[in-house]
Amino acid sequence: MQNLITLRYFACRGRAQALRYMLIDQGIEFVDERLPLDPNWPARKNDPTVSGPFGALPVLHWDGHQVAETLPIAGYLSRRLGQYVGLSDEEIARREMVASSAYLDVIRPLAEMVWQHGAPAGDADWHAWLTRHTQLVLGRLLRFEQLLAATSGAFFSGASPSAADHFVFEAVDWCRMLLGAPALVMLERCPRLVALGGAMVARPQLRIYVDSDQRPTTLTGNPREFEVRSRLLAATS
Ligand SMILES: N[C@@H](CCC(=O)N[C@@H](CS)C(=O)NCC(=O)O)C(=O)O
Repeated sequence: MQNLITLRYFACRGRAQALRYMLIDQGIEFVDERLPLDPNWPARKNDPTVSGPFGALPVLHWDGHQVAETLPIAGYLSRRLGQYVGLSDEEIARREMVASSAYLDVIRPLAEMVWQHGAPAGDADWHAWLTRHTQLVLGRLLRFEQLLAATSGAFFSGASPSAADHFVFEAVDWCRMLLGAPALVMLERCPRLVALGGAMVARPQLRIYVDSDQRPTTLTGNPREFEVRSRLLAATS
């Protein structure tokens, strides 16, 4: 019997996109429920059947089970999708640490950069702040490259991707979209990460998805995102 799966998030890529990739990549049918950030949100936030025990998204429903929090959802999906079968505790930890770093050290600070514009407009220290944070975030890509060099196969998990790969794939995309030139310079030093991205979009289900218009066009729910993105790209180029 087909599982009943819903992944609920807002209508942007945000914290949920790597989770969407995990399900799509394996051809899993699911409801990709996208809530608007509108005046109805406070009521939904206070409804644990919608926004889970913490009043925040993403939330996953798998048959009768509900899981909240991005990284635990990724771990749950990894187990449900059989990605950990036959792996040692250490091999699992290695994949989870990569997914965690891509999410917490790259995607999340970049999302905060979009929400907060980095710093108040006109702040004299803004460029220095941006340079420092750009270096910190992009430094992570180099670490991923080094870890990837120590594995055989195109992915952190060998011949086929797991959560680590979907999160790194998404993290690299955020760097390209928000940090422009410095991200491209860093990626010249990361041929394995670039190849991972190529191998990811060559996966049949992901190919169809990224070529379609199903992927959200915005990274965050910030209504001023495109203006902020232009500002970030101009400042970092
Ligand atoms: N620790 C959670 C944080 C979840 C979170 O803060 N989600 C945001 C959306 S990006 C949210 O639901 N914000 C609305 C609110 O808190 O009212 C995770 O990593 O998933």
